[in-house]
Amino acid sequence: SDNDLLVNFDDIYNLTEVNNYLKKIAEAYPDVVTLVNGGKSFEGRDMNYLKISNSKFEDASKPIIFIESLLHAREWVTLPATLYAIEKLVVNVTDQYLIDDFDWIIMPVANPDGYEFSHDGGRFWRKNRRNGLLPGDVCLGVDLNRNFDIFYSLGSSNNVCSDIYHGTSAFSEPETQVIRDILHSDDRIEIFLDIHSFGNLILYGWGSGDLPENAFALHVAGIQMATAIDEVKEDWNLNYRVGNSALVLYPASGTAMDYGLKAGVPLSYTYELPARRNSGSTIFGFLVDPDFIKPSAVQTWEGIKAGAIFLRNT
Ligand code: ING
Ligand code: ZN
Repeated sequence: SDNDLLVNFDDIYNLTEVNNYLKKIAEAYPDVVTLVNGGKSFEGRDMNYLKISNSKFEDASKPIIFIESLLHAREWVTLPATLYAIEKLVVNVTDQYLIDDFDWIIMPVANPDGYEFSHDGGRFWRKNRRNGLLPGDVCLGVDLNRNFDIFYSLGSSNNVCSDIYHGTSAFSEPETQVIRDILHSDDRIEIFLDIHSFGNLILYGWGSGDLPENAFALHVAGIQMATAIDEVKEDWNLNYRVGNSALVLYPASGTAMDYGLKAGVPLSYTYELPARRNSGSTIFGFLVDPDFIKPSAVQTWEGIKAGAIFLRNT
């Protein structure tokens, strides 16, 4: 039952709690879980992620599903969603095929410096914490979701003070380099989910508005994921919408999602999880109502599972 879970979903873990949890689960389940330190963030924090497999990543027939959250520091509700996925694959397995038929890479905190800052006075911070870009650091930070090597001259900024500042060059940031290297590490990665909040959306490329060759598959799998989530949503949740990110939301250059597709991952998406109740469209949508932590994690898991089932059936 859910009583077996190692994570408590009453509040949202800070960075130290996440890292302690990743270490603990890797030690408790050494046959299936490997804790990997993929490198250091700008400020020198570990970029930790888990590899989860019951065949040591050695079964070439298994697709890999790669999920990552908190690329944007203030989007706290995305963290319990990835921790819940880990729990359901390792601690409280109710769908054995998910671990028999797939390997998993899960990185709960893709922007550790920003996340730490968000817990320490900068609650609504989005970017990483690169400094030294302007005299006196009047503005700092790079939007990690504009720093990947896929540029259209749309939907990012060359102004350091902007929340969508793309950085001095593609992959200028150590955090995006770590994600890039994972995406290129294995051609078995078939699904990549970059989890954000908020907006109840499942988005796919390209960020320019052009449609990729496999747009039909992206759309069908996206609809299946959205439908699975909507089936377990709370009454007050909005339905998910699915579509090309530029058409549904706005154009964007340099996103993780687009780079996933460019790196050869066919089913590459941005999830936008729901906001708390009555948040409207303000920054307060990033605040997390405690009694929504567990439901949002459970809902997101249904979407992830539907993606896996789509892969298995095609
Ligand atoms: N939203 C995403 C952002 O980076 C996005 C939305 C992703 C748009 C990918 C286009 C492509 O702006 C949030 N909440 O960060
Ligand atoms: Zn975001």
